[in-house]
Amino acid sequence: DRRGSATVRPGGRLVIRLSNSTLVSLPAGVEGPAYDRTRVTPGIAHLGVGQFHRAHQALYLDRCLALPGQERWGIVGIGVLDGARERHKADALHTQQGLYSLTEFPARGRPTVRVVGSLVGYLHAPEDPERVLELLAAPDLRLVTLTLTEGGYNLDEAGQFLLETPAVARDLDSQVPTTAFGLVTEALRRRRERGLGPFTVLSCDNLRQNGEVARDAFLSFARARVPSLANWMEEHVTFPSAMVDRITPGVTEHEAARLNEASGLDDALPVYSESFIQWVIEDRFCAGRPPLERVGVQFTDDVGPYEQVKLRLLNASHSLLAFPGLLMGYRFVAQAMEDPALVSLLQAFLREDAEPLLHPPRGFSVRDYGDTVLERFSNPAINDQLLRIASDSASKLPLFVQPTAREALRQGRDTRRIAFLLAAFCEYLRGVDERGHVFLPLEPHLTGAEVRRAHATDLKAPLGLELFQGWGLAEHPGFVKDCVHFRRELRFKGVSATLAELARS
Ligand code: CS2
Repeated sequence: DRRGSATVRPGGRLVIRLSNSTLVSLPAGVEGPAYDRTRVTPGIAHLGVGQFHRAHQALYLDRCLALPGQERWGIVGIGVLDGARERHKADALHTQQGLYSLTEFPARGRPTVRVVGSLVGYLHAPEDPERVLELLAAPDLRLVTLTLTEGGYNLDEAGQFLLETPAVARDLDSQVPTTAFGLVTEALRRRRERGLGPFTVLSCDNLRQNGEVARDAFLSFARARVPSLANWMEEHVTFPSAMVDRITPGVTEHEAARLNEASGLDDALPVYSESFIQWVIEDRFCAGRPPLERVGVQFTDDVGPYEQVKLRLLNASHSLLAFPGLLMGYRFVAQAMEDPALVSLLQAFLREDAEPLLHPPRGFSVRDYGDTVLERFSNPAINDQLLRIASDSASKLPLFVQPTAREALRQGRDTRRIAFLLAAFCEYLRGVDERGHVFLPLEPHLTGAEVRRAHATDLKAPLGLELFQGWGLAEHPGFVKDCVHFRRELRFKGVSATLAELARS
C-alpha cells in the first residue's frame, strides 16, 4: 500500500516519506524548515556526516537559514569512508533530498521533532572524488567543517602527522585522493591555481585545540605533497578551534523504528539527542561565516578554557562511568546512573579530582557545570550506549583524562579514583563483565596484540601501551601499584566492593 510520498501502516496510519514535496504535509507536531529550501545554495562542505553532525551543526545551520538573506549557507555533506553502511547513508540522503528528522529529548518533559533542511546535498567521495574536489574548489564554497572523530587526525602520541599510514601514503602519490587530507589539499591547490581565495577549515571534533590539531594535520600533509601549497595555506587558510557539545547516541534499527513510530515519518536516517546543545568557536574565518551568533553559538578569542572544562569534566566522567558500568553488566548510560555507587564516584571525581585543576572561563561555575553533566547523563530518554562511550578509548583517554592525571600526580594529590579508572579500562579491554557476559571493546587504534595485553598475568602490562606515553606513570610507582591493586579487586571482588573500598578510604 504505497503512494510514493506516504505509506499506510497497518491500522490505517499514514506515514510520510521525506522529500521537498512532502514538507507541506508533515505529521502534526513535526516542524519543518522555516525557509524555502529550493533557494538554498552550498557555502559549507562537511566531511563526516555522522549522527553528531546531524544533531548539532546541521541544526544550527537550519536555524541560520531561517534568518533573512542567509540562503548561501547550505551544507553539502561529504562521505569520505567507504563500506556498505556509508553507501546506504548516501542512498538514503539522496532519496530524502538531504532531509532527516531530529528528535530532541529534554531531561524532563516531552520531546520535540523537527525535520532539518540545511543539508542540501550529499556526495560520497569514494564513488565520485572529482565531484567532491570541484565542489570544494567552487567559488561560493567558503567553509569546510569536519567531524573525523578523536582518532581521525592521523597523529601519533606526540602530535606528529603519520605520513606512513597506508591511505595517507597512497594519497601522497596518487592523483585521486581518498582521505580528508588529500581531498582538502587538492581542492586548495585548485583554488590557488585558479586565483580563488581559500576557505576556512573548522574542526568540530572533541579534541583539545582542535583547530591547531587540524592545522598541523593538513599542513603536514600538504607539505609532504606540494610544499609551496603548504606555505600558501599557512598564510591564507584559517583553522579556528571550537568546542562542541551535545550527547547524540548511536541509532540502532530498533531506535529508528521507535523514533519513526513516534513522529509518523518513514525516515531512513532519524537521529535523536538530548536538548542541551553548545558550540563555542574562535572567530577566525578567512572567507566569511554565517551569523551563527544569532542562533545560539558563542564566539570567543580563546576556546581553550571551554574545551578544558568540557573534556575534563563531561568526557572524562563519561569514561569513568563507562568502564565500571560495562563491567557491572550495564549497557546504557542512564541505567548506570541509577547506581548510587557510580554516581558517588563521578561526584567525587568531579569535585575532588577534576574541578580543582581547571582554569575555567571567567564567571563560569564549574560546580554548576558538573551538576548539569550528571543531570544530562541521567536523562532516561537517551539510550546512550556505554560501549559507544568506551569505544576508541585509546584515542580518548589521553585527551579526557591524561591532563588531570598528570597534574594530580605532579602535585601529589589523591589519585586513587584515576588509578581506578585506568584499572577499569584495562579490565574492560578483556571484554567480559562480572556476570560472564561478553562484549566487544571497539578499539580501532589498538592492535589485537595490544588488546591482548589486558589478558596478561602481569596486571600492569596494558599501562605500557603507547596511549599511556606522556602520563609520567614510570615516575609514579605508587600510582601504578594502585592501578594493579584496583584491577585485582575488580577482578576478584567486583566493582561494587571496589567502589565501597574507594569510598571508605
Ligand atoms: C562521549 C562523547 O564519546 C564519548 O566519549 O563522551 O561522545 C560525548 O557524548 C560528547 O562529547 C557530548 O558532547
